[in-house]
Amino acid sequence: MSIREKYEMAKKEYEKWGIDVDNVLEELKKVKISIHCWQGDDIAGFEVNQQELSGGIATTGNYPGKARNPEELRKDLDKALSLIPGKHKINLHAIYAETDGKFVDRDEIKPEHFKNWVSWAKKNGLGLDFNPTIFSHEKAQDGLTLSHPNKEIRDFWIRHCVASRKIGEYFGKELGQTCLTNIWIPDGYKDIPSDRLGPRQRLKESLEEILKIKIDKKYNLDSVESKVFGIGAESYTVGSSEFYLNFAAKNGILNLLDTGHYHPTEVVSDKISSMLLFFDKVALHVSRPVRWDSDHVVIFDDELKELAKEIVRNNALHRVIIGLDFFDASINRIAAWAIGARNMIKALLSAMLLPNQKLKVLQDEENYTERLALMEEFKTYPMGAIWDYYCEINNVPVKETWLDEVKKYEKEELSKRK
Ligand code: RNT
Ligand code: ZN
Repeated sequence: MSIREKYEMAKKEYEKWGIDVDNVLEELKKVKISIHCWQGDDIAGFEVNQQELSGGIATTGNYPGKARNPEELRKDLDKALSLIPGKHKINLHAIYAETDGKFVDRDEIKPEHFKNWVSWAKKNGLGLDFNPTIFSHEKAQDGLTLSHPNKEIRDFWIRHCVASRKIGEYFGKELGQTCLTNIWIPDGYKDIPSDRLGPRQRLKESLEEILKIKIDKKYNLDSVESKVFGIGAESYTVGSSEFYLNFAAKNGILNLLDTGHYHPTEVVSDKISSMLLFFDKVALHVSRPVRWDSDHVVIFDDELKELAKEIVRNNALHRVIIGLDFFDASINRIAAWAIGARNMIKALLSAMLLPNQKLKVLQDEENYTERLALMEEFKTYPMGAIWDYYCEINNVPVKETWLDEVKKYEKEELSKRK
């Protein structure tokens, strides 16, 4: 039986519940995932004076073949994108600037340092998102940046963030797709602080300064990303959830939720609905924490599916900016992108293939028996056949055949990188 025939059969089962599968696939195609470039080179970047990764985050593993320069990274992204159905965005960090072998410090980066990324994105019909890089730098060595007690250090990072927002604006203008510029800082303390307010006060003032320059929201949106702790900042994180949630609400910017930045039994899926009631847009970093914010490759697990359900059944596909944030250096990096991104899209599809309206009615009728029964039965509905067909009509490999492409690429390209 062909993929198409299997699809037609599976479709009938969903149609019984009033789910228009062809329409679902059209809607799914419109969803853009922001694919993070940093999986391809273990967040190394291309700075002339490349620094060791800092900020309490870590990549582990030394799988061969990581991208060593912008050309390789774009080539690897081209390969990964050819395995992921749909048209997406690429998320860059400031350390991916191309400065022609000249040292340009972070507070001096300009749109021109990203012109190659822009022309590549244009050629491929991609959007770009951006992040100031506020770690892996001598001025972040003590783990303090925008909240630093030293004003000179704060000012340096303020200039870097302003420069970054201008790059975001440039991406938006050039590509005709709004860029999201996300601020994450590592600031915190290893041990119990004697002053919790001071650093937060300084961070608040730094952020206000950064946002003073007005940028058209058509081109660039700003977000802030909180965290609960990092390596070396176990006792206190300046940019906590409450801090940024309040800051974002009061300043009309986005609050970004990273799925690895909360306590172990706290889930981002349960936060989406509350966010949607008070914010026009919400941004996500979909990651997979294993015991800590380990940034494992995203798998098709219950929490990913629950997250997707909350976006889909609240009609929020246009309000939630879905970005990925994982980095695994112990497996083939192209495969990591393909697995994580395909899973995110697959989770959205699985959420779109549920009788969501019916399930809501059952809840309001307090018919919890049927609600649970239906939710369980749908877990084994033939979603795989729909997914395979979606891959086929989008000209990307069906099922695990994408692995052959990765193996071939590894042999012909990655294995030659020494
Ligand atoms: C760190 C944050 C942050 C980074 C990237 C590289 O814990 O999740 O988003 O992972 O910016
Ligand atoms: Zn993140």
